[in-house]
Amino acid sequence: MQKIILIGGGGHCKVVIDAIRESNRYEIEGIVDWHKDTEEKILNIPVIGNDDNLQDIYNKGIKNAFIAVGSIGDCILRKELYKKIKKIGFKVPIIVHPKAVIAKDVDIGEGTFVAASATSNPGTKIGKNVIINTSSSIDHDCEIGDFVHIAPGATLSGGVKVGEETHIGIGANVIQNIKISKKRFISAGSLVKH
Ligand code: JB3
Repeated sequence: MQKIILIGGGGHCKVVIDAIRESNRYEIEGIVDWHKDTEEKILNIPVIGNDDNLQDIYNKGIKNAFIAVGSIGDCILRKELYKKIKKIGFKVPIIVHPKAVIAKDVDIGEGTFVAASATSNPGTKIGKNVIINTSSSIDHDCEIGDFVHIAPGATLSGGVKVGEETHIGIGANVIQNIKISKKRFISAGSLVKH
């Protein structure tokens, strides 16, 4: 199994660790976090340094990295971290929990995370470094831009388009064919009809 490191060791990281373990594709070497010390472990995975150590980690032979910060409401941190690890040369895989239900033709971009019980129907395109969080539902022919976060339990009906860096809050509902522009914040529980 190839080794991978995770960037950010908070709440979202635990969900990512579980998905990686369940999918059995990577061995998690450690977590890189700005604010945790190297004594700490998250779900038994050690913190191995901070972002200043990324180049050394890469040089030592770990070529895969995954962004494990969710950063609710602010997709910019994930975008910055993505640029940083790509510049070093890390490969950023797609991680899909084996209990997500994703139609075969759904196109998923690099570095995207799909959590348990998320669903996506045919014809949908999902950009890079997106989070499709637990039990969210994306119907047919949607287009999800890069760095978007679809929070747990949000539902997008058919043909919805979501612009880059937009956050769709927990349990929000978006009716069919709505277009949401980039960098928007859709509050938890909203019903988006326009
Ligand atoms: O809603 C759900 C299901 N999950 C939430 C998720 C989407 O967002 C969850 O409840 C959390 O509130 C939130 O999780 P996240 O983004 O993991 O946040 P938090 O638990 O605050 O942890 C963020 C971690 O990232 C902290 O340990 C920070 O120190 C670390 N961090 C922040 N900025 C960073 C950086 N680590 C690195 N390496 N580099 C950074 O720039």
